[in-house]
Amino acid sequence: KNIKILGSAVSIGQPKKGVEHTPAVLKIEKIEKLIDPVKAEWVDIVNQPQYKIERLRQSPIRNLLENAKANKRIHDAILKYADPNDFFLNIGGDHSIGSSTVTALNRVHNENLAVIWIDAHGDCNTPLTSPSGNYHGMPLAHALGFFKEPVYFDWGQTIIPITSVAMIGIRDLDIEEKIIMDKEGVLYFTMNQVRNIGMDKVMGEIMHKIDPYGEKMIHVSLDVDGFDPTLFPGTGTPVPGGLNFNDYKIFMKHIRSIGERFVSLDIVEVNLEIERNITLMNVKELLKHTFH
Ligand code: DIR
Ligand code: MN
Ligand code: MN
Ligand code: MN
Repeated sequence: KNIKILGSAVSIGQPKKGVEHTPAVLKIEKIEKLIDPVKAEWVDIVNQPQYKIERLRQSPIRNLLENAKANKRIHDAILKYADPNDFFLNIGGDHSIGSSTVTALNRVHNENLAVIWIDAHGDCNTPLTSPSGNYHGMPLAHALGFFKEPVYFDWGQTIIPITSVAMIGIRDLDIEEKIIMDKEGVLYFTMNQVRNIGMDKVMGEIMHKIDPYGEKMIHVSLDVDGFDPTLFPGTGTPVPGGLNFNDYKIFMKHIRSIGERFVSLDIVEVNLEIERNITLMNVKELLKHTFH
């Protein structure tokens, strides 16, 4: 498979600057050589509208119009560059890009995409429940169709069915966000569950639930704050007690067993202006374990 890499230089989904520079840094670092010297290539870097962060809550989503525009650009870029026979790698950027990456890739794969969302957080706030107003805490809710009227923004997205989504690494849910997730029936495994039953069993259950007939295309949306902050200190909202590389190796063993049906990956919330050395080293480690 050819591996296409799209950068999304987006930080407006949350208030900390720096995360938008990650695609350019990883391009300079030539991660494509590490992934596959022959088959991996950068296709583009999508820029966000002028950076700003609204101080006052002018709408229930901070930077509403800018987030809408950024997600439309990402969605359109994926439809332009992605071929269903390629592997598609999205480099963020904050996790606000997750709503357009998963909905665009769902379209690329004939609405047959299942999603594994690795995160310390639920990313299932709606504009009405979000305590922060930061859209990076909402992209999964948006992709799952939890946003009710009004339609805050629309980039021609598809809705991901709830039965096609599972989450791993959860350890920081907002109160109302948790109520929505439980009411709607989002399948999630907390860090406590990962420690109690082990990643092997977690992944066994997940694959059985989201892909019972072994025919879905699988997308992984990986917020690096799902990992322990000792491994990825360069991230905007670290939470102690996360995944380690042993967990990730077991995770990847299951993912690799589905072969060509592992079609795409987001790597988001890498902020090298918060911490560079350890975080950059472990981004490369992560890529090694994913592609080799
Ligand atoms: C929080 C933080 N739940 C929010 N979310 C983060 O702002 O909605 N997601 N950091 O990655
Ligand atoms: Mn996230
Ligand atoms: Mn997170
Ligand atoms: Mn390995």
